[in-house]
Amino acid sequence: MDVNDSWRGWIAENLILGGQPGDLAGVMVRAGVAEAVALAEVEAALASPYLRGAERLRNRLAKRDWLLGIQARLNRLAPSAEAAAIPRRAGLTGDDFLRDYYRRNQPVILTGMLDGCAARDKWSFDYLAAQLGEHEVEVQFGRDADPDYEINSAAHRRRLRFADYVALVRDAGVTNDFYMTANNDGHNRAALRQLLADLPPLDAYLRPDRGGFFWFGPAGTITPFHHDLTNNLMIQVAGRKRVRMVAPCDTPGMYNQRHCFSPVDGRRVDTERFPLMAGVPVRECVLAPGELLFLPVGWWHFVEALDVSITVSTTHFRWDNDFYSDYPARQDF
Ligand SMILES: O=C(O)CCC(=O)C(=O)O
Repeated sequence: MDVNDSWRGWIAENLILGGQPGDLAGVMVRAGVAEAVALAEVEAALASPYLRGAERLRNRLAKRDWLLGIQARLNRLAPSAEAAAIPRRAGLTGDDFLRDYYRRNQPVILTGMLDGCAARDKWSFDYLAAQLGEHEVEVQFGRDADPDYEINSAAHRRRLRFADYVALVRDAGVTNDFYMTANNDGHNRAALRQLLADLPPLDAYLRPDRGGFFWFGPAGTITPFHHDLTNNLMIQVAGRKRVRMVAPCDTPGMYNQRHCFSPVDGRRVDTERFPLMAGVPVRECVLAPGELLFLPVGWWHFVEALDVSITVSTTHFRWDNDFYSDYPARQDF
């Protein structure tokens, strides 16, 4: 087998990551490269001034990881109950929310904010079908057949009458095969906008032009670990959701190599496959109907519906929330 530029890129990346030259050559030999050729390529890479440039970048990254790691280690000094929980606060004013959670990039569950609102009282299968049944909506389908259904979300979009989707959810039992998510918002926004009027303004926290993404599906839907690019408020209208969260400073444990996604399975964290996850505090809650979860920007989260569930999420906070504009354009890490 010839050594092409793809191999050369692999050699460079693995030398930068600290791989041993002999081990790298061994992998190449097992893939069919002649031993003398493999050794010569690894030697050439080691001698290359291009590698010196990449090493400086590695050193800079190591320094940033060290700084992040300080926060991660200090977090581990918290008592274990605190490290695992997400606090619940009732009647939090906008100023208190800003000071204690938004500015500090800390999650919190806000309780009592949906009491008596029309959405909580009215959003049943029959009501939704009667209000909007004839609208065509978009939903993610065929998720069971694709382990990367979230990364490949564009390929899973399908359209149907909202009344048909409501019936599908009602009869589904427990499944992750279909789910109306924020990935369908581009199509669904206009059709579902009128439902937003059934929610209170939540103007202590949100701007008047609140907007909202609809997440509507059966029990059993799973949104795999990822982080958002903005602060986000999950408004849980119906059903319960289990949410697991990992702080941004523990990102090395999430093995994030693509955009905002992680291969770590939130249902059961496999520390043999992902050893850097060992000891990482995973905060957990079961979000009940009527509760609001503040998901701070950059926090990894995994979400599993325990019941038929309707969530509206919104990013229209009263305070700076444009972290998206300077997000890295290149997203393979
Ligand atoms: O509710 C869900 O399934 C996922 C919500 C979520 O991940 C988000 O709003 O960013």
